[in-house]
Amino acid sequence: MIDLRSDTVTKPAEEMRQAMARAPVGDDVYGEDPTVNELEEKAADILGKEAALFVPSGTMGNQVAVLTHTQRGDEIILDTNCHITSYEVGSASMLGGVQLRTIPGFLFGDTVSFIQEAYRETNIHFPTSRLVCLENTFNRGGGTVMGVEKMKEIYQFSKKLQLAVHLDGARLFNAAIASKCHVQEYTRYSDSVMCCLSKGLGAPVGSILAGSKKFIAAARKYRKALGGGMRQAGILAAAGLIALEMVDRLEEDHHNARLLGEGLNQIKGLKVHLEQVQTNMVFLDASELPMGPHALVTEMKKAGILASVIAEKGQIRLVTHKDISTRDILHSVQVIKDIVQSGEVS
Ligand code: TLP
Repeated sequence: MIDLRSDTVTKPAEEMRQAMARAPVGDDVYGEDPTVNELEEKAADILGKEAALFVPSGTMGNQVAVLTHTQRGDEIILDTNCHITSYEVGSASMLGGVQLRTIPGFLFGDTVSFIQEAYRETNIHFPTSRLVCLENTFNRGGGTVMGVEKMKEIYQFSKKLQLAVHLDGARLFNAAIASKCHVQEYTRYSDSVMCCLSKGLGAPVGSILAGSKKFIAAARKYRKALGGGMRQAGILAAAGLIALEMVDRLEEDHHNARLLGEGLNQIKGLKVHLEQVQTNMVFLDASELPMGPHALVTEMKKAGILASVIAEKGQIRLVTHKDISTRDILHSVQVIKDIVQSGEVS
């Protein structure tokens, strides 16, 4: 199978499995797992933050951040299409009791003006505007990158309004590689950042939440409250340590995504907005195709290629990652072309 559904499907390489097997461990809830401690220190260092926390998933990292930054009844300003709004089961309201001020086009548009409009003055009737959440790369935005200058403007403006800024950087290393800058260029413009180790970096499990020492100390309690105190988690952290060495390999995924996007865009009936293929995602518009996106994905599966349908957009998402070669990409383009063309004939 050529699995292009997500970069979450990557399997740990042999070297990673060996490191996991050998990892020194202890009880992390007591702060005694040496491998987790090493990972947290190393991640904080790379991300340019005072401290970091190892969490089981990106979703938990984002939700621990929301819980730590806010109080019940507070309001968060964020994009209608961001992961926290779209794919985290409503947990910001379920667990944190916060109100989401979702803004269509928030991340693509003039974000500073949107914040200005959404911000609530002090008034007995209003919720307290507390937090801005950004996402870089922006998943439902096609894996697009927000530039450093824009993040800087957003951060500086948010600080004037005393709003905290959390960055969902599940794929922040992809953003940094695509913009040819160090990841700290981005993280300096957020109060907290979540990065996933389990996507293009290839770890089987795990994400990092980073911020100030005070923030991470509070976050550690929320992680425990959510059941994320993982005891001998060094076995997982060992994979994370290797994942952090894998950042440069993301370039290859970006190259493959470009190749895939360009190949698919040449197939009659399919459309790829190539300007949005900036990292490891390709969003394929199959809405004009007579067979439609669902049937195309079903036929692709029969031919050994997996992809996801973003139903409400009539799009198909294909994500490149370490277990996909350039050969797989060329093969996939040919197979999809054959399916589309045979669909035209029948
Ligand atoms: N995204 C997954 C799905 O949940 C949609 C994917 O296949 O892309 N932030 C962003 C921007 C993400 O894309 C994801 C995962 C997360 C957070 C959550 O990470 P996990 O899956 O570790 O909870």
